[in-house]
Amino acid sequence: HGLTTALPTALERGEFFIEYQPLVHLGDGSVRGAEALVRWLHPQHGVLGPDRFIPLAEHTGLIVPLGRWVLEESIRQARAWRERHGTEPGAGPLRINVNLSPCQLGHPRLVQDTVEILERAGVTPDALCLEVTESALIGADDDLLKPLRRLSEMGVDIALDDFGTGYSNLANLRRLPVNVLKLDRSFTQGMQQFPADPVDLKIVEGIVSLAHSLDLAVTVEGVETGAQAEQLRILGCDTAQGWYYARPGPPERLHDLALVDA
Ligand code: G
Ligand code: G
Ligand code: MN
Ligand code: NA
Repeated sequence: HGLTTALPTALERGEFFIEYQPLVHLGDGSVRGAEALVRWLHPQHGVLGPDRFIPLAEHTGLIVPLGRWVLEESIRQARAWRERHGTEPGAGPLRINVNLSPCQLGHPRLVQDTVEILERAGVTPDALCLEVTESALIGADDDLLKPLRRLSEMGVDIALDDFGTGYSNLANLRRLPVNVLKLDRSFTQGMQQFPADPVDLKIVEGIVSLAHSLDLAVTVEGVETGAQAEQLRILGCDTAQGWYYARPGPPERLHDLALVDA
């Protein structure tokens, strides 16, 4: 339909833009980073979320240049934040989280492109966290994991997104080059009541304990209330993201948030 024909030229026409959602340290409430979430300002349909066009972009191959653009644009934003706030933990957003599609993961230039983008922007690899979904890594062979491992060795963080929704067994985590677990929203939803369901508490407690024993940091998504944030903090989660802190928005909003919290 219409989106299919308009998508290939949307990138050249500059119709994509990025919203950022802060990642907040549960211990001290400071803004530590932000996830980059791409949107398409379609000339007829208005703002379209990624669910409307990412699958199409993956199917047509546009996801590779689009993903490169998202990476370049958000790394530039990370540099701007670092220039503004410095690089002390807690001083402001230091790191940008960028979602990676399975097609990008398998692309032969992933490592080279990423290194070049970081170098062009003049930021160190620790400014970047790449988010890969659990399902993209299920059954991944060594060839697919090698580029991620190289990036990880360079200092790029690798996060396992939507953790807990797939079928990966926990032991499988050991062989994946990831250092951050992003607990799926469904776990956060289980923390809505205070106190939360004891079984939900046990499950999250177990995941956090396993993650920490494997040296993985735990980020929780979909935090909408203070009660959720508090319970997840007590359970030992490290970082949180959700409407309770901020909805995805323009990059300027992160300046204000970081300054309020600093
Ligand atoms: O904010 P929300 O509706 O914006 O995002 C929905 C999903 O779209 C996210 O969970 C994320 O997985 C995906 N997404 C957002 N931005 C990007 C992107 O730049 N690249 C890829 N591959 N996926 C993205
Ligand atoms: O990559 P991922 O699918 O995890 O992207 C995050 C998605 O979750 C985006 O679509 C974003 O808009 C959405 N989101 C972010 N915070 C919240 C929240 O607190 N509650 C809900 N329901 N969705 C959220
Ligand atoms: Mn994500
Ligand atoms: Na997610």
